[in-house]
Amino acid sequence: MKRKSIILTAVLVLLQLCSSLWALPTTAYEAGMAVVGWLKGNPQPLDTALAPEVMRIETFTNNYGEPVSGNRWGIDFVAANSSSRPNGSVEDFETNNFSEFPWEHEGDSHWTTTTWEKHSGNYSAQAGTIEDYGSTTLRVRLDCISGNITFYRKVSSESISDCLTFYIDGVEKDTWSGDEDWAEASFPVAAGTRTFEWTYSKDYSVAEGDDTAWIDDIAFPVDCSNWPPPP
Ligand SMILES: [Ca+2]
Ligand SMILES: [Ca+2]
Repeated sequence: MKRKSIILTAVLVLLQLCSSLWALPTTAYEAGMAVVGWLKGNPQPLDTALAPEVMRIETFTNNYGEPVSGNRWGIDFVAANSSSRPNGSVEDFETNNFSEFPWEHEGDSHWTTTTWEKHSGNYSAQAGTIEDYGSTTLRVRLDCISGNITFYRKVSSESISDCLTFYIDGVEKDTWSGDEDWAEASFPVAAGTRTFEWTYSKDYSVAEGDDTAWIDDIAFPVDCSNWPPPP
């Protein structure tokens, strides 16, 4: 959203100016106090970085909790240890659910979030439990810019027969089976509305390993400046 971008820019610049006088705020509360106080005194463009402990601005309300439009008071920050989205394009499953992107489930069971295996943080997404001949699909449809989709996957399954397969717009891009530890996968994406699909499927018999697959840290080629997309 444009308003967010403008305010974020102002805040970033502000904090750089302030940094020569006092340390960068390291909590959401400190950052909010610093920025609000400064903006009331002397609003102007600034240029700096937030302390790593402060991740981003979250909401825009005035001192009465009303939505802000046109003024810059009451800016809130999100602390870096928040479970909120670190940026508009990454799904890390740290919400411990599928609410951050418009995920859909299909097949014989739903994918789940799990702490059992993860590439980073505390959670990843794990294929649902399925029987022989079964399949479970996790799918998301997003408006993309030209770029790459990058994610991490791990598989523990019957080699060749029980597989994790990744599709873009229904076209298979790669498939993994057997014992595959966490590794990055990356595929080019053309601009436009794209459907990304991860399917774990089993053949007629035999299960090996943990009989499942995991994905984590998916970077989608979406335009973060327009996030979240209009309803
Ligand atoms: Ca994660
Ligand atoms: Ca099998």
